[in-house]
Amino acid sequence: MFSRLTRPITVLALAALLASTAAVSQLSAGRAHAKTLTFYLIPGISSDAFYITMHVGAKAAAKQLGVNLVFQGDPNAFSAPTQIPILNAAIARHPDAILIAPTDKQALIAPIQRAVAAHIPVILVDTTINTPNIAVTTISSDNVAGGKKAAIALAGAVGFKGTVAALSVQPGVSTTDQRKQGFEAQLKHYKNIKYAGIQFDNDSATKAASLTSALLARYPDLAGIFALNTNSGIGVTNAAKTSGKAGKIKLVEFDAEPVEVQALRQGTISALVAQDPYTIGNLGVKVAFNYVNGHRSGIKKHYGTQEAIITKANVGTAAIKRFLYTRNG
Ligand code: T6T
Repeated sequence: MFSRLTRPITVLALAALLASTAAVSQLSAGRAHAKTLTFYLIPGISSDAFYITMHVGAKAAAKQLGVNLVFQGDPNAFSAPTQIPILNAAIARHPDAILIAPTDKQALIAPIQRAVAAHIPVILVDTTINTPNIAVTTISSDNVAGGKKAAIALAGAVGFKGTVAALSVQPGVSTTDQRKQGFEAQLKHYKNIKYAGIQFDNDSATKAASLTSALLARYPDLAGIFALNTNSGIGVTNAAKTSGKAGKIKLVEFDAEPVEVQALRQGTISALVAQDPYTIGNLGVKVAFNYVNGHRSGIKKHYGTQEAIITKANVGTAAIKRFLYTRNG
């Protein structure tokens, strides 16, 4: 059943992950007297359960390897202007590696290039930039495939007819741009579904809620909404509840933040497209460790992690447990 719910991890990715883990344990055994390495993990926004869970995974690997891990991000905004000074401050401390989720695929190129020029290896986790080759590797879900899965789930939830809309963070974020691409391409297959387009909330649940209320006023027969990340989803869910349309309007949301999971259990959300941020963070630290220790030949330019479609029917199953995010960092 698990394989029907998730994209099977590729053989190559799994082999690379295992090889990386094996090399890691050999290395950690031989590093008893080496200096303690310091890695920075810079999330898109530090208060988001997705990045908190990524931090938990990264911390577990750091503990195993004796790495000092610093988690530093802005708690209030998912934005390049708030993230760049945090990256600059990290570069100034010259850590052994930086793991970063760039908040904008263009604006973060030059700041990341500065880290690379300072000989600090950079690993891109979750989001990427337009020049990913300057990084050691990128680790992420397949966000185009995730957007496609969301369209399939939403089309089914609305009975393959009616008007649907989408809410996202802002243009220029690699992950959500790819989700939009996958969603909109798949939606074209349903001739009786009309697309009212996508709106942007700057990762503010409050703005997402007011945009949703306006959408519901404009399209009283709106059948469904796709929310492309957690904060968009929380806002959409709140607006559906306050308008009295919870359960009637079909919601499909990315991520599996506790509030989203609760709304799924209550029937307000039809399906979640959950990611595996724990593995993204865990693998990121292990790859960085191998790289810093000169074990570079087996490192791939990209590692794909899984997504899972979560519904009321499978949310309680063992296979889904690892896709549920935590707020306890
Ligand atoms: O959806 C995740 C992440 O993948 C995306 O890049 C930004 O938003 C989240 O952090 C969830 O809020």
